[in-house]
Amino acid sequence: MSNLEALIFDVDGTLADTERDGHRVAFNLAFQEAGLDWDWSAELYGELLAVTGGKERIRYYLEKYNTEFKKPGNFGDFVAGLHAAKTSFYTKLMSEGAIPLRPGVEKLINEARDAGMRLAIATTTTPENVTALLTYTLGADSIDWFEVIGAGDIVPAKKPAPDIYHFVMEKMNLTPEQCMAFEDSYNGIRSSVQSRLTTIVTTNGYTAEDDFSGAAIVLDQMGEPDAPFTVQSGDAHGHTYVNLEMVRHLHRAAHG
Ligand code: XBP
Ligand code: MG
Repeated sequence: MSNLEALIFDVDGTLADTERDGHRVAFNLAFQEAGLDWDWSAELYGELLAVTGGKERIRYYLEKYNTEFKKPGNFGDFVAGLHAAKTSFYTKLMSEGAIPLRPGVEKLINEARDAGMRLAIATTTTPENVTALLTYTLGADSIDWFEVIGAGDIVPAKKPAPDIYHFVMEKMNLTPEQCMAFEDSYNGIRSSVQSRLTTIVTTNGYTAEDDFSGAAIVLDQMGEPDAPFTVQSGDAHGHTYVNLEMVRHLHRAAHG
């Protein structure tokens, strides 16, 4: 049996509900600024989430939903430029406090820190976005609470590939048996499960119907003492919100 040493968090959808009112809005602002008439509705964006990574998502949109668009010769630069503008709109939105952390996230992080648990992040989003979200929710110091922040293009293959989790565990010199992952989406759990990580899933509006095969438990949120989670599948062992005791319980159940 391995001891639980670290918690590894996904960001978008897990720490905060950033997609619909954060990333999507920032993409649309970048399109507008560039003089493009593209407008990603909340519904269309749900379909575009099939592909992780903002640059990859723009390409996917043009391949599947806007095939009429005449791509400029320097297409790679064009996409990168649009995406850089999107990142700057996104970080500005965060600085205005547009998106709070999801219920129970801050409580669990604080409890884990007090217990000396090691913390890390494994996300496909751009590093600046992680810094902005943490800074404007938990405070600038919180960036240092995470021993490794694995983000964006640091690995060539984004989720659902397992690469980002491998990267984080290698940097921390930990095995999957020593960690617990937190995810919210199909692409996320494919990535963590392929990395052999036990995974707690908290769903959101975009991911509630996703296939979460391989999850240790699927919840609608982490929950708080006065606002319990709803279990969508799995055994919460009598807990009503995610705390370290519950995380350890699920870890033991998975690893014996
Ligand atoms: C979610 C993603 C990201 C964001 C957009 O990442 O797929 O691509 O939607 O961010 P995760 P960028 O759930 O792994 O945190 O535009 O910076 O890629
Ligand atoms: Mg996610």
